[in-house]
Amino acid sequence: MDIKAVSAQIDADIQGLNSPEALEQFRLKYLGRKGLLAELTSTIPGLPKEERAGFGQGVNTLKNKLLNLIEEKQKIFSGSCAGAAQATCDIGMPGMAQELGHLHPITRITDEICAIFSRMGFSIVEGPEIESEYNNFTGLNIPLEHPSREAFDTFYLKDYPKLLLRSHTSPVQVRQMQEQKPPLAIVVPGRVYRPDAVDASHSFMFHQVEGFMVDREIKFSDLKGILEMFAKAVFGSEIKMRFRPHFFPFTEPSAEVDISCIICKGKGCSVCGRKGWLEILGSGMIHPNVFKQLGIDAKKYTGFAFGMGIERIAMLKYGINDIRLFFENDLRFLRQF
Ligand code: 2U9
Repeated sequence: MDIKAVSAQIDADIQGLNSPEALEQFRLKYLGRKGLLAELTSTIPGLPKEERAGFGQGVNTLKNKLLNLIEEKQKIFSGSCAGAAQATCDIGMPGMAQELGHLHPITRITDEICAIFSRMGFSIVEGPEIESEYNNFTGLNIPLEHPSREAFDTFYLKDYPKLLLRSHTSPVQVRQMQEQKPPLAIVVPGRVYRPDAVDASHSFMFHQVEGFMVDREIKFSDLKGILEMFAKAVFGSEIKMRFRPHFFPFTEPSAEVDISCIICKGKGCSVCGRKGWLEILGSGMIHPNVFKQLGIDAKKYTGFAFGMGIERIAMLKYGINDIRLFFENDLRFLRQF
């Protein structure tokens, strides 16, 4: 028997080989102690000297070919390669559908809010969640010991230098005002933290979008116009708006903004607590003390700022009655968006 004939026989035998038992028989036939390769090797001493090396190489090539073929078949039988499908799967079975994910409702509404302001010329800027005491409080006209700190209280990480989790996204605005000169029109989305007990309307972590505009002669009427465009884009052009006087340490005058109830259209229902109005955000003209702190000439420049909780906007828009639903990862809830 010569090398060529054995090689041809290997090709023929491997074709119909369809079980691990048959593969073992195949291995013994060629690679066993009394197999065909051993038989070929035993003929080498009887060959003319000049043919021995070439013949030996030929036997080695056959051995490598056999080892590769056996390994391939073993993989197929153990189901560990793509080719296994041919041997082990019924190709008539229906395919396995790949489940597609989608954006979280908070991400979607954040993108939607940012896109509305972007169309009105605002830039979108993000910043760190770990902040200095100055950026979260002092730079925003919320001095140490002032009672208004309580409303923006947070979690502290380190005493000296004081590091904390930001309780609003305003520190990003502080950074921007320090880095850039007016005119500025910026919107800042992001996560914020407050030590609130968790219930249907409070969470120790939630999301905000805040924004501000600073230039010469920015007026309260500019704020009203921008916020009306925003509210109508989110809640529909038929809604009405009202501004209620309020106090924020970083704006003066300040106002909370309500829209007419999207359920009862202002008549009064259980969603709006029979008031006919729903609070959606806070706003005001940037306090001159904030400008002074940040080195902006308050005689030359004026500006407005606003802030909203994204969960609140999403809850009103989609009729969700519990903030915890956003964070529990329950697919029955998330799949609805
Ligand atoms: C700078 C100057 C002024 C940001 C503002 C609000 C009004 C506001 C809250 C509403 C509900 C956030 O989610 S909430 O708790 N925010 O009402 N935020 S004006 O004013 C700034 C920010 C930065 C330098």
